[in-house]
Amino acid sequence: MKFVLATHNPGKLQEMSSILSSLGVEVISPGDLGIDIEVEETGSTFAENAMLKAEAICEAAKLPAIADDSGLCVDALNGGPGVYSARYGGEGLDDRGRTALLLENMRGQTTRAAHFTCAIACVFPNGDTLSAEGRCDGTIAFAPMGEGGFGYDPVFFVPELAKTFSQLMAEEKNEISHRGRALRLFAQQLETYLKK
Ligand code: ITT
Repeated sequence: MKFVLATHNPGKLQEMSSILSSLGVEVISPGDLGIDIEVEETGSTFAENAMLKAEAICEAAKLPAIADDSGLCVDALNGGPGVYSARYGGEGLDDRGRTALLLENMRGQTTRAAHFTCAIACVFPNGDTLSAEGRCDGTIAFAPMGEGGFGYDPVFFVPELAKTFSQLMAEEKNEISHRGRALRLFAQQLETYLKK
């Protein structure tokens, strides 16, 4: 069974494809099907937004679709940017601009705890759904470090490894990341679902 990955974000697409392929789940991107839909994220939770994206792509592709809604929740910013992580600072900013804004808003803050959350939703053409969530705890670094990954990776520091997400190899990040955890849980559910 082939699953369409309902994302426009190239960083996510790469991670989702690699994690799911390693778990034996066959995936294609919406681009492979000529589908380019922008889904409005009107939900108030990661789980709701993931479901909205998976539903829209499943409907368009007539194939099972998997979506990821994720974000960075910073304690000192009352859990922000959270579900607004992709839109932090407005539409004009890119990943680098959003990261700079985050560091600016954290200036002088000694409480730097943060976590990434990832909600995965899967919708099948018959209306069945599966969902899973994953979390990774860390802190906000004082300056960007590393070149890898995407989004807020250069400033997300993992104390146990003494490195930012950007300083990890892709496989190392996937092993501990919110996305890796959520997708592995999802794959377990999928296995049970497909046996029914
Ligand atoms: P799609 O909705 O098309 O999947 P998006 O980037 O808009 O792409 P989200 O609404 O889920 O996706 O926003 C998630 C944002 O959170 C993303 O743009 C990054 O800025 C950030 N983010 C999520 N996971 C991340 C990760 O593993 N590393 C760094 N930043 C991450």
